[in-house]
Amino acid sequence: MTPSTSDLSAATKAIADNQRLLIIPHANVDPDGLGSALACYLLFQALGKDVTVVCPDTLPESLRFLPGFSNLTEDLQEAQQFVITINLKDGVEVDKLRYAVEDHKVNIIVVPKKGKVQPQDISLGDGGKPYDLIVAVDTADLPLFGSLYAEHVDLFTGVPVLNIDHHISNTRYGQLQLIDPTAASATEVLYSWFTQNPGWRELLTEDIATLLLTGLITDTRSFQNPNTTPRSLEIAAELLDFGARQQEIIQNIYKTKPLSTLKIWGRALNRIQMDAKAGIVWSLVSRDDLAEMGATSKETHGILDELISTIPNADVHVLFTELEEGGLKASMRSSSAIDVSALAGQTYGGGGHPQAAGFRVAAFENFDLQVIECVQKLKQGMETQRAAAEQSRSQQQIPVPPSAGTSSPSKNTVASGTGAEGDGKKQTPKKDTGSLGATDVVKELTD
Ligand SMILES: [Mn+2]
Repeated sequence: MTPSTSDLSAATKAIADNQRLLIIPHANVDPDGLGSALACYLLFQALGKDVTVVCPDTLPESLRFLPGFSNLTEDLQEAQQFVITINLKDGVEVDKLRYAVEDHKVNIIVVPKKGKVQPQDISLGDGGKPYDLIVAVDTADLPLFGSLYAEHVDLFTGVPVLNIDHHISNTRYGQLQLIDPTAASATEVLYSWFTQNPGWRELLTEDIATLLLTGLITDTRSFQNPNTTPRSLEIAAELLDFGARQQEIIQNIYKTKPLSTLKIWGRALNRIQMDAKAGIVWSLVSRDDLAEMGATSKETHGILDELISTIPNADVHVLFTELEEGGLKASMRSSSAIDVSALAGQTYGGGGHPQAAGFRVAAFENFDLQVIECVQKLKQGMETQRAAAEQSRSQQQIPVPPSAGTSSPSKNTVASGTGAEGDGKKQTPKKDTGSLGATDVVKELTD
């Protein structure tokens, strides 16, 4: 599953062979995505490349402390350049160039100083693609680039893509891939790659080390998540040797929260509700709460993690946020006993990953009542999933007599669950557990 030596050398060669590089993390970027993008930016620039780094949709002001932040742009400047060429071979000299727009037409007026421009001297062609290579970081699928992808689909088909990621759900888009689902963060994948190349190793500055450590710290929630491996800890130690400024990261990520955020977290934690029998924990933040605390719905990021660490013994954790623009957003996390992606899809047409998903409800009269209705539906869906799982297990275990009854095997291990932050290893390995940086998956999905 980890990138092979040939994957690594193909990626290195792609950087060596291409000059104009475009680096992009996912929309609604998190510290791992942005840390990865900026680390690439600084290293490739040190290698003498022309590097553009774009942060799709919104620049997260809270990450302004990251080295290289001021080099970020929010959108591509020019997706396409169309070039009109005038051949000056026959001694023609151009004095002036003007253009006039009329009737949905652009007239380009060429005034020669010497000689005469003939129609046959003019050739048309698109100026080629503005980039030689796209380096995509921390992004499991192309649509997660948000409007950057939606508005420039042709760019992604015309320019080769190097896809660097650690999500097990990565769709393996792009011509080149460095995907390591055992890595705790995308920056961990980058670290292994960067340090493999002796010439690059020397270019790892304190700034680059700080960026790489930022992704590792945040995607493991300070090494608390089960995706933290001995390798992650080793890399963290090596990054400190490279001069990574750990205190600066901790100070900016964990100790700098606006008062409005703390207040809204407090409100949500106060409102925690639980149905222990059904195995579901939820909380809600209304539009009135947001207005009262002077907070935005974006600041509810992170509350879900708090819910999970507050009450870990549930199969499903949900945070309902009433949105400023109307409607509600539900963000869900689950233990491996429940597939919340399927649950979101079946109940409200949402989606995501098996252990991290979300849905929206566009319109309702009363937020509180709507939340009750949602919880009700989710509980029914959970029951259906459990019954189906139970049935397929008993069929697998007792293959011969269909009338032998259900011997409800291993009910406890599954139904009690361990919470998404728990030790997933006790349970049957399922598609999407364990190595995920669950925090960043939720961020990708639910905004
Ligand atoms: Mn990540």
